[in-house]
Amino acid sequence: MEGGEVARCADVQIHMEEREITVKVVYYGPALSGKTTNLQQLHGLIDPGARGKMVTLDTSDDRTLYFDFLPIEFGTQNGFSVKLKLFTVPGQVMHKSTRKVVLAGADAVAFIADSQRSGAGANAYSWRDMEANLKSNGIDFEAVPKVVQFNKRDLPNVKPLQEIRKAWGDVPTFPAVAIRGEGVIETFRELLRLVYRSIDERHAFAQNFGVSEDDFLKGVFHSFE
Ligand SMILES: Nc1nc2c(ncn2[C@@H]2O[C@H](COP(=O)(O)OP(=O)(O)OP(=O)(O)O)[C@@H](O)[C@H]2O)c(=O)[nH]1
Ligand SMILES: [Mg+2]
Repeated sequence: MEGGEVARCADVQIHMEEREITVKVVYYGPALSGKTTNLQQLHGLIDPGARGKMVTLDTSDDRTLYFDFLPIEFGTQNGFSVKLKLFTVPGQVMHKSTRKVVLAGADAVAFIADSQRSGAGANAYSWRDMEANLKSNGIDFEAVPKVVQFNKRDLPNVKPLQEIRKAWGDVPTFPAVAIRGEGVIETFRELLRLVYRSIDERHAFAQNFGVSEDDFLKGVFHSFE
């Protein structure tokens, strides 16, 4: 590929000349499942040198109105620049068209589910809504890297993890109490790992650019190793 050309594959942008990659990650899920809380916790937990300012567009009662946005940026060992753009969608059913817009160009999705048994219907509705919105944005639903977080494990009447894992099969699932920061990093780290592998498969990231999986993850997580 010529210098300056932009490779777009499942929308991950690799700028060859600038040695830069931009990845869009969307936190999706039903209303009140904890998407905004996940981003707030990430903002507090990750390396302050890597993260930018978090932007939140919500109503007076803290419900996301349009989206939250958290930019993360770091350099790899050999000078490759990685830009991660994290978004949340508004979960309330009425914001359907906004969710579709926010999901456009997503390279990976973290689906935040409510673990309470009473949340099962809303989780299922939101998962189907995500599938439809990915497809209508021209994104391959099967191939896009995705993880599922079962949040609010601190509440009574939650679905047992064994039951969850059986139901979700191959999709990586993580228990969380996002309000306390538990499971937030684990969810994000696995999603980034899947993103790296999907880029590496298509662009031989390690071979062509000298960016290893460790190198890619270290920019965000080195303080947790
Ligand atoms: N008990 C408990 N409450 C939580 C947890 N995570 C988030 N919450 C609370 O659940 C409520 C909704 O959290 P948000 O992060 O705003 O949910 P959201 O998914 O962004 O909601 P929308 O923006 O409406 O889609 C808030 O009051 C949070 O404090 C958790 O792990 N346990
Ligand atoms: Mg929100």
